[in-house]
Amino acid sequence: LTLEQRLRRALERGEFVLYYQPQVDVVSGKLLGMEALLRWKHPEAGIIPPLKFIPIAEETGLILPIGEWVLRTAIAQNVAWQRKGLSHLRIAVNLSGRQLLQENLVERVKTILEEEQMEGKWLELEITESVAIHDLELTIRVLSEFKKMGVHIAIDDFGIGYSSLSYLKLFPIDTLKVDQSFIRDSLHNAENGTIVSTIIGLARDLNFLAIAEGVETEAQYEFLKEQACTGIQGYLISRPLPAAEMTTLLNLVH
Ligand code: G
Ligand code: G
Ligand code: MN
Ligand code: NA
Repeated sequence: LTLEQRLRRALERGEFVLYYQPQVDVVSGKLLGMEALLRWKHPEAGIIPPLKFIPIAEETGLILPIGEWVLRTAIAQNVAWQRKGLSHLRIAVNLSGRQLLQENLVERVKTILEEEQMEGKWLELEITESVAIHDLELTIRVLSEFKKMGVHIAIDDFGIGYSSLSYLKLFPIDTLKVDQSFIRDSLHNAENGTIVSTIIGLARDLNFLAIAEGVETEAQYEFLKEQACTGIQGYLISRPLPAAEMTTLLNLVH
């Protein structure tokens, strides 16, 4: 079987799972939200990370049904946590370029929110810079529709794409996610430290939240706190967790 055929079969057989990674407020230490991250739970190979199959899913268009499954599953899970009184958090879902170009994306998301009975304000959609600027007019139109629904927009992996900064004022953005490559040695590499503080300052001046990704050490946390970053996400707080483990964590902190 080709990888495409195997992906199709995986979707039919329910082999995809979502992991959830918490995001924490830098000042209060409280949960701010979480990001849903896709994995393929292969019966023989075990957990396969998205970088191994998302490129093929994008090329073949399978990312559309897979992406729809991701949205529905993440939203349904978040509603389940909210109904149990465990959390009222925003859940972030990654969107691929192919999804953004999809004719009826806004309608699909609206339908899923209605069917699962979640308000738009509890959803954040993450898109990368390169995806966002591919077709400026389309992106502005789609993101504005999401904005009307109360859905939040995050720019993912910020800083590594093609950063003409002018697009930042064209889109209704809520959050900049500082790419983990800058966080990794922000303390040992002066340039990276400067880039991190500049991105955080830019977010503040434009009234966006700043979330630092890939935070692994207390020293990085302290640095980000000094820079008045809004939130952090990374192994220091928690690895991405299967739903059951996230439920346990929510029970512990709520
Ligand atoms: O979880 P991990 O660090 O392995 O994710 C690697 C990459 O895969 C990240 O860039 C992330 O944005 C992407 N990714 C994870 N889940 C999804 C998803 O549901 N849809 C899309 N399009 N990308 C995802
Ligand atoms: O969507 P995005 O490209 O931001 O995906 C985030 C990816 O980073 C996920 O695959 C997640 O598993 C991974 N990740 C999350 N926290 C950390 C961390 O602290 N260190 C490293 N190396 N990777 C992380
Ligand atoms: Mn992401
Ligand atoms: Na990222």
